[in-house]
Amino acid sequence: MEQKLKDLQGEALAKIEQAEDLKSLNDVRVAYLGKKGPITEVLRGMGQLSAEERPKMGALANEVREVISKQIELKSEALEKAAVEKQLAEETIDVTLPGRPVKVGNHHPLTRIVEEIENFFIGMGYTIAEGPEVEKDYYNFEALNLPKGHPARDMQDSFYITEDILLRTHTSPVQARTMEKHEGKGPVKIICPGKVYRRDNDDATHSHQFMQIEGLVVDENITMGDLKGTLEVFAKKMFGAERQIRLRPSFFPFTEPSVEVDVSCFSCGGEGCNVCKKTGWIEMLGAGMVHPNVLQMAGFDSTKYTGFAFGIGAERIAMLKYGIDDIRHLYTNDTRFLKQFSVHE
Ligand code: 2NL
Repeated sequence: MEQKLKDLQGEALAKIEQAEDLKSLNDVRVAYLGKKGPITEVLRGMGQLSAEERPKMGALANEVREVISKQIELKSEALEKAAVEKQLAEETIDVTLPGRPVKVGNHHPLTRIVEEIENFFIGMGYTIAEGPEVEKDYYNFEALNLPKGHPARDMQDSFYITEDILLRTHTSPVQARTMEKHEGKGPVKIICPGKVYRRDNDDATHSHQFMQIEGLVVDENITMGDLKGTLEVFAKKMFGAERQIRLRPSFFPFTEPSVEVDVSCFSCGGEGCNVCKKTGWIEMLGAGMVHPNVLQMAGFDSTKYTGFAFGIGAERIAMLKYGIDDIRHLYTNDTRFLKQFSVHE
């Protein structure tokens, strides 16, 4: 019996040594130490032993059990450690490899101009006003001193939806609505940026949809001097501190008097070059003193209140400032064009 136990121990230890993973090690444990295993069987046969041999064999059997058990434990630890090490080796990452570049976008050049203009006027105490792009004929034309039948509101030039509803042709209706809300009480000091629509054939300098930024100041004692001073500071902010402006007489139905505002050429400083077509001046925007009819229709007493207004074509400013030769570049989203305005790298 003693020999049998020793053989079992030898056999078990050899199998433990050979076990390559935790599963086969567990199989060895079940086979040798389990209830139906050979050691249990040996112990069952102890009844036939003499009284003095029985405790000796009992002790030996327990010792064999413990040796096998201890060996399984050691092997189990070794296998677990090996498994962790293998996983670590497989999952190592090389932190010195260069990362994958992340593509970063930019603000569109037109967006940049609009925000630059907005921020300038916000700094001057204006607030931003917005309104619908699908507008009533009343706010788009009537309230701006363009009664029905006025030549400047030719059906051919606007996108009508019904007889009374159209896509706004300028952002002035937002200003008319804002004035109305003031119920005849000044001051009104707003800028209105937004998309406007005109039935035009697209070419290098015209688009049927474009971005307009209009400004309006209504209060007591507002003069043409306020208009000129404001737009002079604006021209210097957009095109350089050395710039001058000049006003030329013009006509808009909603202003009287009306002016075109030119800025001295930022390319030649006024000497005359290709950018300013040898004149030294570049047309920047249209403006004027708010027509008394417009003030009256919006509920303001035109004997007490005056105002100035101006309209800026954002694309025109972007094209001048960035040297863009075709307005359509601003809408086709060709990344080769847009990348030139990247502020990254
Ligand atoms: C241009 C000219 C202009 C205005 C817009 C305006 C608005 C109200 C009253 C009076 Cl509510 N005027 N807007 C005035 C003068 C010129 O735009 O050439 N824009 C691209």
